Amino acid sequence: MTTAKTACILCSRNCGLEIDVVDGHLKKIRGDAAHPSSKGYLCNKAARLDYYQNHADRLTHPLKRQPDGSFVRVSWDQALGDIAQRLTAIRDTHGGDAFAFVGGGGQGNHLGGAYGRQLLSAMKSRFVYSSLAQEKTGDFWVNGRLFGAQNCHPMEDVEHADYVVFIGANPYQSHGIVNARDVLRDIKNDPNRTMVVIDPRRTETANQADIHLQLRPGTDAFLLLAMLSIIVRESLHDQAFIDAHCTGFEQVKAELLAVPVADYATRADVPLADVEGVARGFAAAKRGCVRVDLGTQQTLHTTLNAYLEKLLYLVTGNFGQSGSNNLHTAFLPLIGNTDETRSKPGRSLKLTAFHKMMPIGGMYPPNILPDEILKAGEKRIRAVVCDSSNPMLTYPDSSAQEEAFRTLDLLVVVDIAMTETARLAHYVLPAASQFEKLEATGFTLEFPENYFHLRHPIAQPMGEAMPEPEIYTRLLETMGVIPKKFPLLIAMARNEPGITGHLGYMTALGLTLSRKKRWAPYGASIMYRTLGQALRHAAAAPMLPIAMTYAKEYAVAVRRAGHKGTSLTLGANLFRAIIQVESGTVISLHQHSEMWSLLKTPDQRVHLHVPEMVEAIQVLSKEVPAADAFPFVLMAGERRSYNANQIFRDPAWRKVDKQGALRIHPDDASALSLANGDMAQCKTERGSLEVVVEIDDALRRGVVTLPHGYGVSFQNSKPIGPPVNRLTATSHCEPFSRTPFHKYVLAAISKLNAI
Ligand SMILES: Nc1nc2c(c(=O)[nH]1)N[C@H]1C(S)=C(S)[C@@H](COP(=O)(O)OP(=O)(O)OC[C@H]3O[C@@H](n4cnc5c(=O)[nH]c(N)nc54)[C@H](O)[C@@H]3O)O[C@H]1N2
Ligand SMILES: Nc1nc2c(c(=O)[nH]1)N[C@H]1C(S)=C(S)[C@@H](COP(=O)(O)OP(=O)(O)OC[C@H]3O[C@@H](n4cnc5c(=O)[nH]c(N)nc54)[C@H](O)[C@@H]3O)O[C@H]1N2
Ligand code: SF4
Ligand SMILES: [Mo]
Repeated sequence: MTTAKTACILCSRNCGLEIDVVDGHLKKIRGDAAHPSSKGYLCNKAARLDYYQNHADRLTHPLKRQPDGSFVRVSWDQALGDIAQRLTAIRDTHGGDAFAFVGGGGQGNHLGGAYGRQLLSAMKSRFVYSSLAQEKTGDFWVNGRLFGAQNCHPMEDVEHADYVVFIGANPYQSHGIVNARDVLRDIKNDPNRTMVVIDPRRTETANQADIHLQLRPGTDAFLLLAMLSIIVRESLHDQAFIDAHCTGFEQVKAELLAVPVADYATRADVPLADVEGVARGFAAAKRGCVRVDLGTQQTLHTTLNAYLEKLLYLVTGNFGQSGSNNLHTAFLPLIGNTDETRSKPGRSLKLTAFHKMMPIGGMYPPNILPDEILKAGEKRIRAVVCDSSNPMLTYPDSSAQEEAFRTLDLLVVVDIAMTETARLAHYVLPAASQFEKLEATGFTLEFPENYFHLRHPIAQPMGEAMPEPEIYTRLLETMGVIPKKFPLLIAMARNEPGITGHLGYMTALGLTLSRKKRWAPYGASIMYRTLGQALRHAAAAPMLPIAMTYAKEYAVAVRRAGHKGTSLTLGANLFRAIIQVESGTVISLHQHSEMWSLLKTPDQRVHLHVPEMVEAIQVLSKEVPAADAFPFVLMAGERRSYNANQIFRDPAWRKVDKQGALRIHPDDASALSLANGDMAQCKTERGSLEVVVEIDDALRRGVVTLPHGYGVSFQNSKPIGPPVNRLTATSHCEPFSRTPFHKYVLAAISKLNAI
């Protein structure tokens, strides 16, 4: 038995773990008290991680699909040789845009993405499709306008706030904030702190709240506008803050004053007095913050919701201080900035062939992928490499995705398990699991103290599985885009003692890449093959320049966090700390007053007036609620105690809710003669599923929910629990960001007679 440090990979929090490993099994799983953020915290799901690490669907060898749909084992050389040849032929015949990279990192594996994305350069493509673009790109776009760059991303300091508003977020189940259950309990137990939950369901979080506004689904924009209007009408906004830090308030104020407050409260079906109470309470708070998630992002008015939610904390001055919303630094650049108003002259953003969509934050949305494969004629996407994602279950409209993926000339899936998507692939490549390789926590979105966790392997890769850095580096070498040997760089890396901070190596690398510009996009793999040889963990090599850049940009905060060195050595010292400390390293400690320097607007002010959003507010005032034949609103994809995206395949990991029940209000159930445990049909415009019923008085009438993360076929079984995206449509999305309205799917429910 060994005891090793790592992190939970089931949600973006990546809580630090200490695990007893016995024969490759994750036996005893404890929170790691030394982890800089979670400090020993865990939720119920982490204890089940051995079901991720060891199960019968794990991939152990590269596989090639046969014409009859079965798979045969092939060697790595055979697989990579054929993939390289086919990718190159597709690029040379049809151009780079025939290729898309899909996925590239899940809840805890963000190191492989840096290597995988190099394929885009090799293929001369810019198409990255990502699950983040089915939730957060509307939000990123608004950040671009307000804060100057789409990767200026605000976090929420719930831990220190005295007035917290959760809108469409259920942190008790989904986390997303520091040590959620402890922090929620602390707020609940403190009479001086207030928690408000805005959610159509009385969630586990709402049960801890002081105030629950149980609004009608899809009406957040109306509710938020009513609150903002009350704030400006009653002059509760923070004029001193706005004068000091913002521009454009007067235009926004005029728009807010025109809002019919009482009408909008009625539209949201929330008593006006409650709307007023929260608006006044939040505006009066000393330390207020707002936390949103999919309940505002995957429902009607996605992008407008993001704008209004941010206005709420901005006009009340709840920004840039402890307990408020704050911008944060990012060690790994997971989000890009593809703001159409700032793209450099002569280098316009790459629009997709069929929908003519621009990227947001560097990503394209899953909703348009089937059309871009099927309907773009000669310009269609013909080859896909899919990594760390299972689009057949998680992208909108499983049937449409499947139809499209089946027509691809080449589909390669890189995963640790045989997934629904892998079953359609020409080649399936086995990745080492997140406990079998060096990995990194990329979602470290914290301020004023931020950290980075480079996790060391704690088990051996299964069979011939390989870490993604090795897979992609070999593929690039086989495609001939980088040579296999770099003798000078290897010599520099080996000869140079760590003391010099690899400065000689970095200089040699810089010279090499400036002389051979065509190698520049492959810095990650080149460093992996060269500097990597001198490190205990080769895949960490590209963290060196990242650490150097971070230390240069935030030198004061990096030093404040305890790292030492001159302007030449600070970055290398930070890098060394990161690769040595197995529990994670505090990389920077800011002061709140320094947050303003993270803004990317030229005047370092928040630009409150976003013309497109003001127009959206005007359009909203004319919106008529749709009357539909389907009487229910289905929230397709709820977070519960026993779902964790598609990270587990073995259904035995679940202690309860094994069938992923449809939750329905008791009155709706009795109107349909449904009792707990009955079978029902849930039918939408796009498909229908047979589901088990669970009566839940926490719901509003007319609203039903199904969980996210079910519908997996384990060992080729029938899907276990509802594959919810059989019910969703790619066209049912926000026209601007193409974010799906998964939380607002019209549905009909009927009883199925027992056979
Ligand atoms: N247990 C568990 N935790 C997870 C995950 C998981 O699969 N399981 N997945 C992780 C991932 S990838 C993500 S993105 C996060 C998502 O985390 P959350 O967004 O917190 O989770 P959801 O349950 O999808 O949706 C949040 C809430 O939105 C509410 N809602 C629905 N419609 C509306 C609406 O119109 N208005 C408002 N205001 N609220 C609405 C729902 O009732 C629900 O309570 O969770 C992460 N954590
Ligand atoms: N209807 C509906 N659909 C939804 C949602 C919803 O609420 N409703 N939520 C959406 C959201 S917010 C998200 S984030 C997506 C999530 O959906 P996806 O983007 O598909 O991500 P995961 O479900 O996390 O997929 C994880 C895959 O990565 C594999 N994997 C795990 N570790 C590794 C590794 O180390 N290397 C490699 N190569 N693979 C690995 C797992 O085996 C699994 O197949 O689903 C979205 N889909
Ligand atoms: S699921 Fe999320 S909150 Fe729970 S232990 Fe894992 S990382 Fe932490
Ligand atoms: Mo997500």
